[in-house]
Amino acid sequence: MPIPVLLVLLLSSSTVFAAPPPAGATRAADDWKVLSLMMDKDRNGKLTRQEALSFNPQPAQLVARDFAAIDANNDSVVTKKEYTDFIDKGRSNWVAEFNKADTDKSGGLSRDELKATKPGEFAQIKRAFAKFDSDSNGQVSIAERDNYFKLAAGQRAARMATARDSRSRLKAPPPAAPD
Ligand SMILES: [Ca+2]
Ligand SMILES: [Ca+2]
Ligand SMILES: [Ca+2]
Repeated sequence: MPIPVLLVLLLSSSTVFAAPPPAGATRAADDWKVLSLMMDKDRNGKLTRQEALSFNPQPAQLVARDFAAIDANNDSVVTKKEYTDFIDKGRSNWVAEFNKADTDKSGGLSRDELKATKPGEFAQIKRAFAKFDSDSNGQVSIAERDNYFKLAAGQRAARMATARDSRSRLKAPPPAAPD
């Protein structure tokens, strides 16, 4: 089929059959509902910068990405129990892998112990070993790993805030020239 015909068909079918996109105001109102449900910790109907910064979007991304795996009974909805079970299972699988890799049972993974694991396993620790090993004892413990991710999430939020600030500074009108 020549491209112009296809294009006309696509254009006309989308105009005729597709529902009109939600008006900006409706979308914004829907977004706000979700934002306030997720971030408004003190439930006062307003968001502070601190609330926005401390919000972790990862769980939402995880549910979107691994929905089928989390929905254990396959009824197309995810319940609190399914979610917490999924997280608990993931965590205990990871801890089991960690303990298996910790061959000298020191409570931490050394570079040598990591080298003996499969390439995809503990990939982030392998890539940034020194950053994870915060007490520099040559091993990464579970607590060090947890702490690293907690810090990384905080830094990410702070970086985003800084980027936003510099963007809005750029957009600000230049100071009026003195007359
Ligand atoms: Ca379910
Ligand atoms: Ca060890
Ligand atoms: Ca260490």
